[in-house]
Amino acid sequence: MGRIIHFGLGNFARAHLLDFTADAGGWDVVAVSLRSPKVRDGLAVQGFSYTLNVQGQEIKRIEILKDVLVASEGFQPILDAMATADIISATVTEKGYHLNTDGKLDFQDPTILSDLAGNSIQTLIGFIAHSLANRTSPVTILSCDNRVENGTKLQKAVADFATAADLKINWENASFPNSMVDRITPATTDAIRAISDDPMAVPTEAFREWVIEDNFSGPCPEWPEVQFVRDVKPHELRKLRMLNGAHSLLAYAGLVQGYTYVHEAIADPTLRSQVQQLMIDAGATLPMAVRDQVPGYAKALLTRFENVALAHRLDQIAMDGSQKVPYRFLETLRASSSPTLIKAVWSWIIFCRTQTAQGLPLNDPKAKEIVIAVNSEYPVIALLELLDAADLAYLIQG
Ligand code: CS2
Repeated sequence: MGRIIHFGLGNFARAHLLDFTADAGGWDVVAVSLRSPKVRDGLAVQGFSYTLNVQGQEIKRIEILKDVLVASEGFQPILDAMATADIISATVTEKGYHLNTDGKLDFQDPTILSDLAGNSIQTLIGFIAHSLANRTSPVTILSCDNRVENGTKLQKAVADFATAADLKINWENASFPNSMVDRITPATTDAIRAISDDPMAVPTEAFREWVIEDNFSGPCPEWPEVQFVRDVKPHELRKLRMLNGAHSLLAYAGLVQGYTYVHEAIADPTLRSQVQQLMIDAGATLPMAVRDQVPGYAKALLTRFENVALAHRLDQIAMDGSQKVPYRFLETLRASSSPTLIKAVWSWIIFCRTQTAQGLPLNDPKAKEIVIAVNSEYPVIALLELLDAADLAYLIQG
């Protein structure tokens, strides 16, 4: 039986990695919750199994989760569990990597500094660095978060941490494949809990996609449908620029216009045509290897966004804009100078201004800096500076 230690047990992991792994058979999963014990407590009373409500198709019981360890309750059991795992995987969202806008480990980050000071480990990066420093057998470290070159960036962050902490890692033992993950997974509502008869149920769409760099150190589950490829980048860029880019445009522009759900925003004729144009412009920036997929992919995305039954909230997508806007809008804008991408960046700027003007909190690790930027003399430049993109001010301000 193979074992995965998975960091970050949000709905996405429970609808994606755990579902694929349950289908593969022959593997189990121990999860790590870096912050709150809430999900562990909810799952523990039901023996760590839960219902996956695959919208429109089936109710599935996922039974491969064996335990959930909570970092704030002690780091040693987590390091012990990591020592024998075949795969260490992560869905900790963009901010869980503690990277600067240049993609390097943020040595100003208080949790990274705390880990470096030798306190009880709190970060994914700290856990992986310490685990690899003691590792003598092969292990695959699999990032499953939305980031361009997620595995490569994770490896660099771990290497920077290890150097600063004076930990010696034998890199021969570990590989960090890049991967593209996709499955739209809303937050659980009371309605889903009631239909599924499970307080820990997870709603998700029927569609699921996973493309992984063929670079494993040690065994790998027989995940169905997964594509193993030499180069994931074209697939990552397709998904991040088209799906996530369109999502963020719908979220920022849609919320300001008073919509609540993705299916409402995509039914607005102006937003719909902006999303269609964003996909065309983003598609034109993609590597040739995936260009022929663009029209079919764009069409399929519109159908996925129209899914009323999914009830996917725009405010779920809008959070952490400072982490998402760079790879969802700015890279496409740099490669295309597209007027629609300029509008997309404005949608984020207007969203930040509207929330601040209404005294509403921003759900973003840089919330404080955003409010200061919005209230400054040159708010657009100040906001772009937060994203390390002041060079784009001339394009954005026209
Ligand atoms: C969404 C993603 O919340 C968000 O930012 O854009 O979670 C999106 O639903 C997934 O990446 C789909 O695979």
